[in-house]
Amino acid sequence: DESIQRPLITGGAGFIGSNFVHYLSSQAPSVHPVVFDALTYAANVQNLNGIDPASYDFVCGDIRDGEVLERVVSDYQIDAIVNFAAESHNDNSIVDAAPFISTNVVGTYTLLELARRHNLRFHQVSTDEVYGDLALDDPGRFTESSPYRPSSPYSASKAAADHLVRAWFRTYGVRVTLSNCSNNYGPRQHVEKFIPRQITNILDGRRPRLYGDGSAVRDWIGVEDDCSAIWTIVTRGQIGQTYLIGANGEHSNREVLELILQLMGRPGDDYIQVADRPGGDRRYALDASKLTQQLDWQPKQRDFTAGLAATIDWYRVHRDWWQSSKARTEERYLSQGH
Ligand code: NAD
Ligand code: TDX
Repeated sequence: DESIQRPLITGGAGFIGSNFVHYLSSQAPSVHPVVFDALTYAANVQNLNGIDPASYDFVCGDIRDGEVLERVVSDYQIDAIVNFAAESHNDNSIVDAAPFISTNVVGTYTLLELARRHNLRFHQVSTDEVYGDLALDDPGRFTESSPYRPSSPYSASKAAADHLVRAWFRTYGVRVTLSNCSNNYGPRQHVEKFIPRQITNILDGRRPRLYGDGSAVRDWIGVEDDCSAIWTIVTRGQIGQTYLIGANGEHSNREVLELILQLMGRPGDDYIQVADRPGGDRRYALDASKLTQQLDWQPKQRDFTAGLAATIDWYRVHRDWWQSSKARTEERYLSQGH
């Protein structure tokens, strides 16, 4: 086991990163995370509310800024980096790939150099999308040895970053691990993403928007389970190794939408079909048996309907959290035909 006391949590004011900081504060209270986030449109300063302010630090900064990072590492005596920071939305990457290349590739490179200079443990938070997609009728699932075949500018930028991480391990001996996770859902996810977009559409009296015929399949995992898996890998994973994180949660988009409508008391067909995503991936499915067998990790949230119901409640109660980004997000979608 690696003893980590002061991890730098980049992207810790975003969806998964902030859930990870909440997770640490309850499950590993002796750890003092330093959240480092540029506070882009995707972040929300309220995301860390409810955590004892004495138990963590927050620095507003950009992972492409090596000088600021140097200062943070010495000021806070950082001993590890867990890199959540990224541009994360496929649709945005199709409109303008530039920030994706810059943050996801150059930003990861900048952090790897920092880790190399200071001999820091480094964990890269990546995605199953680097493996491309599967046909709807393909019985197979992604494994750690599946070939890299990213489809979108977003997933290509994440794939590039993964390659850099492995090169810094092999060439310089940086103590890295990687995790590639399936689609997360839960509290604090930006309203641009599929599930929160539909929930908040319904709460706003708008009809949900389904891309194409809704047959695309995603492999869903509750965000807390992703966080427990990441912490397991950071503390007990083997250096140089990649672990897939998933919870056997395959559902078609149409199924998910119908379930949301039903849970919110709406007719199951009360949605609009809109333009599909250009080049959109058909199906993601992954085999997490390396993680479950070698590191003895298991997901806790196995009931997808219950998880969705809890997520709906969260958005119902936290209208203040999402209201201001909702209008902006929908305006942007309108201009994309989505
Ligand atoms: P998010 O968009 O909600 O959060 C990203 C955070 O990174 C934001 O707080 C943003 O301000 C910050 N950030 C962006 N650019 C930055 C920069 N240049 N410097 C510093 N901070 C910057 O994303 P998320 O859904 O929480 O995803 C987190 C990570 O997990 C990403 O690396 C993503 O690729 C990966 N991932 C996400 C999912 C998913 O389903 N959401 C699945 C697998 C992997
Ligand atoms: O309004 C919508 N209607 C719709 O049908 C939106 C926003 C999406 N969709 C479809 C497109 C996808 O098939 O839903 C599916 C999920 O879309 P997203 O929420 O945009 O997620 P996805 O593209 O699968 O990527 C997510 O999982 C992998 C995260 O955003 C990535 O950061 C992560 O790497």
